[in-house]
Amino acid sequence: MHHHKLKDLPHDFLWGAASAAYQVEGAWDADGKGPSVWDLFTKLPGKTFEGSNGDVAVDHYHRMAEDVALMAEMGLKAYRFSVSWPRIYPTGRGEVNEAGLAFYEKLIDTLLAHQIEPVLTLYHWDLPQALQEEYGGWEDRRIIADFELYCVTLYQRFAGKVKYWVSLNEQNYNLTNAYQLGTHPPAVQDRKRFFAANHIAFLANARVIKAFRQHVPNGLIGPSFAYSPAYPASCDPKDMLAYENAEEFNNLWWLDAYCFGRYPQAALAYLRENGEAPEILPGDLALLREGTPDYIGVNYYYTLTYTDNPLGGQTLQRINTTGKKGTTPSSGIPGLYKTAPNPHLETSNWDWAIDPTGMRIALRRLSSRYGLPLMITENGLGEFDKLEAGDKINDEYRIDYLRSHVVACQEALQDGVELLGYCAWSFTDILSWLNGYQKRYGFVYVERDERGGSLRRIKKASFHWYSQLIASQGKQR
Ligand code: BGP
Repeated sequence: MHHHKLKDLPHDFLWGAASAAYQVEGAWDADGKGPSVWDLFTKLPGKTFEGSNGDVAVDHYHRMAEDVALMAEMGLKAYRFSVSWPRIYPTGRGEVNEAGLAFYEKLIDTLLAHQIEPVLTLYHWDLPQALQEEYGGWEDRRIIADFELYCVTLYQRFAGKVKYWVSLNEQNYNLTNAYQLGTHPPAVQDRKRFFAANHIAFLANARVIKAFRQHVPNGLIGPSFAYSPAYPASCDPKDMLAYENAEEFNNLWWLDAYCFGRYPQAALAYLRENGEAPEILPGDLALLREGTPDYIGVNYYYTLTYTDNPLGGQTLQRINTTGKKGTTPSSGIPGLYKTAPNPHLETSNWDWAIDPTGMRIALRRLSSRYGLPLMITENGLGEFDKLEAGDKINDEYRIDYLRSHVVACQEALQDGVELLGYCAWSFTDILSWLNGYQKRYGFVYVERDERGGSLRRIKKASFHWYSQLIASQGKQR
């Protein structure tokens, strides 16, 4: 559908930006914080780009006031951040660490003082190391009760102050890396264990949503899903089938479980036949149906295009973590699908397809299948930025990316999607999990590289652009 004129965005639209604890805070062992799985994993040789880690990150823990002042100056309406579980429970459960709660309380109060709506993510991958060691983290059902205790602690403390909550961030992406690709801790490559851990994460997600209803009756909660909508490489029925397979295995497997409390049929049948299906105990699916979300958080970066992949064909491959364009191989599951380049789309230096129409498609697919409000909880462009004379960063390419995606949001609204907000990834530059500090996303440049730096904050061109966009309610693009 082509539109003559775009509708105005609603007045309470949440123009935001996002971050995650491990990627910004630093202060990895300050004030009683326990180690997370990432604190240990990043120290193992060869796991991250040039051995980068979040020990210091961009030191947000100590520069919170300065960072929020920049958000206020920009006119930001919402800030999405995550709470680090091992700051609250250093060993995963037991005694609560008051200093950890106090840090987030100060952050929330500072945001509210500037009329910035906090969007609180309960889990953005930094599992307490103690729980990984004690029972294997997400592979053991004991995590459900421990996660619930941690979440309820936050509900009780912040119910009156925080309205928007995210349960699990990108369970799909994180666990695929952790249990299939072996690129996130605990670095396992075993599909049976992957589907088992993933099922337990669904149960934990549903349990904390259920508990949320009692503790935060006026709030809204949902998971943030890393949605890369699938496209077929051609109208060859073989490619169409590959696309159906990919959408079902890579997207609906999570979305249907979250929103309908069931697994998609063809994928489940395939996994059962292969002995890889998760064990579903009596009561599991009922719990999923009792813990469905109020809205879906959408982390959108790119679409993926799929083609037929015969048995014995292409296997799963790792992503580009160097920024050397054109180095990402095709990746797939033999017998189901494999990725193919999309000749209609430009890519970033990390080979991510730039596809604003894909975001509109994503929003429409989700809205019409699940009938829930949506929130873009992440969207942005990771690129090399250059600090030029006079403290200038001319990130026009990022402005272009964001502008086209904001237009896609407006088009989706026109298509009838209920969209609560748009959180760009990220506010300041941050540590990219596997790509170090050179893959930058922020509106605010942070002067540091893999080895360190002054940590000075410098506004990029995109900072001024986004500020003006917000002030004009999306009109001045
Ligand atoms: C998402 C994560 C974010 C962020 C972003 C960019 O998967 O939720 O934490 O890292 O992707 O990814 P990357 O840093 O790999 O470029």
